[in-house]
Amino acid sequence: MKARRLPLVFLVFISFSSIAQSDMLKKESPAISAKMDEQGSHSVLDSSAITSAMVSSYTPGKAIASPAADRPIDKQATKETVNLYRNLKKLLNKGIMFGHQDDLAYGVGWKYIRGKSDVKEVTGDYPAVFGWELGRLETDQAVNIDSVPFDKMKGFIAGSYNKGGVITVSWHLNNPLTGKTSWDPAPGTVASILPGGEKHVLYKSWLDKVATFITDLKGKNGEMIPVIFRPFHELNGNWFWWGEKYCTPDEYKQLYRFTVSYLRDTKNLHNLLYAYNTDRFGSKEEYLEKYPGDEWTDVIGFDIYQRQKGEAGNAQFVKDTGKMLAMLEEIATERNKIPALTEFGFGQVPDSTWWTNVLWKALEKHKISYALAWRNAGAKPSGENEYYLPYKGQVSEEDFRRFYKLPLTLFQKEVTKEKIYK
Ligand code: BMA
Repeated sequence: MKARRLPLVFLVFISFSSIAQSDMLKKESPAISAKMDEQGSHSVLDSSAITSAMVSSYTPGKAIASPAADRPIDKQATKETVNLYRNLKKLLNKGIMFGHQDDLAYGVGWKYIRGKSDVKEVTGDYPAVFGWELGRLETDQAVNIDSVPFDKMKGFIAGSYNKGGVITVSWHLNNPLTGKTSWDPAPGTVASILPGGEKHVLYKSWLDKVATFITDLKGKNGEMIPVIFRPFHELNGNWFWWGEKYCTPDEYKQLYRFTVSYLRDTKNLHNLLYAYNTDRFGSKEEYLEKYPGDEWTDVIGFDIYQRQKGEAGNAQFVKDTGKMLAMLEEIATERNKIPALTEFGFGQVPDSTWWTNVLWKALEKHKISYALAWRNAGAKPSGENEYYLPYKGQVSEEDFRRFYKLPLTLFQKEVTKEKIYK
């Protein structure tokens, strides 16, 4: 296994110059660049003379230190972003960071109470990872798809960063072709926003707004706050317009690569790590079907929700999640990426020992960076009561405290000590 992995790491290093060349080419000649993509010439294995010379001089079994192995895909990533990347890897040996979407904004039965968090109410500590959502930023709304004001969100993000927490951002962006929501899978939408498509200019204007938001995220010394950006998630499901049936693998890859390249190379944002994120999957091949390539992602993950209650549902969740985590870990090791459970939950947590008896059983054998629980929305206008974490008095509250105390679950206090941006 080890001997087979070494050449890959090595190739990532020696392909730096060719990636830089292809990035330059992309700016100067999009047509030639598109052709190169089609032929796979932007991939790690390029055929330049220098690459083949270095490949042929490689001696199997000889360890080669690779600076590329320890860096984000963005060669100009800021110091804090590189430090975050390295510490996410380092912490894989220490435990799994616990994350929560919208943790500081609201919980079950409350909204915008300074310092409040359902996780804090139950455990006395905040999560280590904070998820936020950008949907509706693209249409110039003051509040996001879940009514969180963007200006408040910026304050929450800065506050968590200053305490040493990890920030990740998702984006349920509207359908740029129809003007409806993310859940409007009109055929041809992805194609319409790629270079040359009728909505490409509109899509770029949306990315400009994302870039403006990201640029506003600054730490105490004016440094840009590193963010794990997680666009076009659950790509193998059929509910979003970028979903499985609604674009080809090539279109998805082009969309992902264009998005990274635009934010990084055109907008010059160097504080982002990029997460590639499927829904449930059955094999490594399925997971990688639309994978944009090792030079386009830093974090790899998947989302999973338990739907079935009772013993059978629990057993199935442990089995399925464990299998997927094992495959994810293998892929992460082979490709030198950071594995994470990018979203999870069991709606209303109806099982009093779900945390230690079900979720932890699925996670405990795996080295993943973090697991992000979805949002404690509480009663929604639709009448649905949506939450995935206990609050005071909820049936799994006691067990969540046991989960918190496990040596391998990491929350804010522990992560603050690690000084992950330094
Ligand atoms: C879904 C639900 C929705 C929400 C959306 C985007 O899973 O929580 O209520 O609008 O995520 O955050």
